Amino acid sequence: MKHNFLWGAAIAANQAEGGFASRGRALADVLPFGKKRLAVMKGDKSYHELPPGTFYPGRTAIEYMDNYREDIAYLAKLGIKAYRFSVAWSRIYPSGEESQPDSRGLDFYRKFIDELLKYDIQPIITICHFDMPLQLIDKYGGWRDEKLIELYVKYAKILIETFHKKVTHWITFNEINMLRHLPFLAGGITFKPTDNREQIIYTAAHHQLMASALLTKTAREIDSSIQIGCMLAAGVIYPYDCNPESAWLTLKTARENYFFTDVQVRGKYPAYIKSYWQQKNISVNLTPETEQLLRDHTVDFVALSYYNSRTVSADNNLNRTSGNLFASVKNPYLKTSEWGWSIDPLGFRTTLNELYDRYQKPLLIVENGLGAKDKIIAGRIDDEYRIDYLQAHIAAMIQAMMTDGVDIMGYMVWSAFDIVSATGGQMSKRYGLIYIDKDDNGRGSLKRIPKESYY
Ligand code: BGP
Repeated sequence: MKHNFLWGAAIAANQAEGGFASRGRALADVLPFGKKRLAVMKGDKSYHELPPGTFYPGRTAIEYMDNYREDIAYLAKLGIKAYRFSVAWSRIYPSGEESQPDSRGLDFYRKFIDELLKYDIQPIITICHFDMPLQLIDKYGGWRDEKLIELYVKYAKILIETFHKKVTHWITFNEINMLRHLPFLAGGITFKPTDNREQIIYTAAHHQLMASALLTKTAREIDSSIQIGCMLAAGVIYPYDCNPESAWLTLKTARENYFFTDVQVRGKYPAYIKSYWQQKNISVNLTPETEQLLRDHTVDFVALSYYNSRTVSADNNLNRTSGNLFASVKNPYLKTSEWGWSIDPLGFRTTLNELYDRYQKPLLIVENGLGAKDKIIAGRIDDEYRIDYLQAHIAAMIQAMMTDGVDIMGYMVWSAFDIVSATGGQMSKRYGLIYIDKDDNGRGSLKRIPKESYY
């Protein structure tokens, strides 16, 4: 194990901060709790159609802003060396379009970063984690508009200028491949009935990839020692059977996700995607200049989240479940979580090997954990299922490093604290090492209780 291995924990502003009154309206503020959430996240339903009285859990989340000193003290006692968090874009530029940043937002993150550094915890920043000012959604239709590139770079640039001396590692977009699966959550995109969906998704993807490259360029001009990472929602995909059709489908499904990081790591659109666009009549604004930008500004490391593996089959009659929203055939060899996500530590080792074979870049695991319904009994939370999950996954990671030679920079558990679930909007799908007293309806004292997994 490297002496500077980054053992850490992770969190995201949109699911934790709340602090609704002190920032501009943002994407998380219009994600409802309940049955309609998925349709909004997929871009099938406009948030404008939601009835009055709808509950939006992201507006208050766990009111993390007010408690950060106490919360960071918990992290320090945990002994972690790194903490991955995201910045709320609308705290820096409330509408996304102001000419000057909001100094209150920058001050908050300055204090937050200083508090981490006080305990020798290295901050790792995700610039955009399922987040953007609401005005950019309403006015531009989110990332479908090229204008977002300029606005994102303006926002990210001010963060890097302000914090580069204290923060060395930056991730441009959380789980960039989620744009394909949840276009509103990852790109602020809601579809109109006449839209050519694939065209819009690839246009938006191109804009995010361009923004990521441009920011990488800008960041290195500010400070050449900065390390920039892409991030993938990862997870090996198995063919359900040895039917060559299933194996072919496995490869094609993997490429739907890898296409994003293929561009960010290798610096060019892969041949398979260009020929897919041609067959489907999809046009993306590729010019010699944009291709050069992508080529010249590739990332330094590959960050990833891993929760589960997936299984695909050419047989359409098999039942599908959705693990982390990727449709999957049920794998008979694996147990699942209460939410039907497969539990597959060896799949984690395979994933790490696959990514390292593909990219030969250092990997940074920035999310891994188990969502479960925790119970408080006599003041304690005995989450031995989470301990088992984490132990098995950490063991698999160590095998990938020590036995297989995969270069891994660090491991961050998702998450440090219970927060609002991204896909479900519940508090009851708990991932934290530290329990937060709040329920699905937004009630609770917000008291923090370390779980057995914390100890
Ligand atoms: C990842 C996201 C996180 C997080 C996690 C767990 O996709 O980057 O934001 O929430 O998954 O997912 P969920 O909260 O939906 O269970």
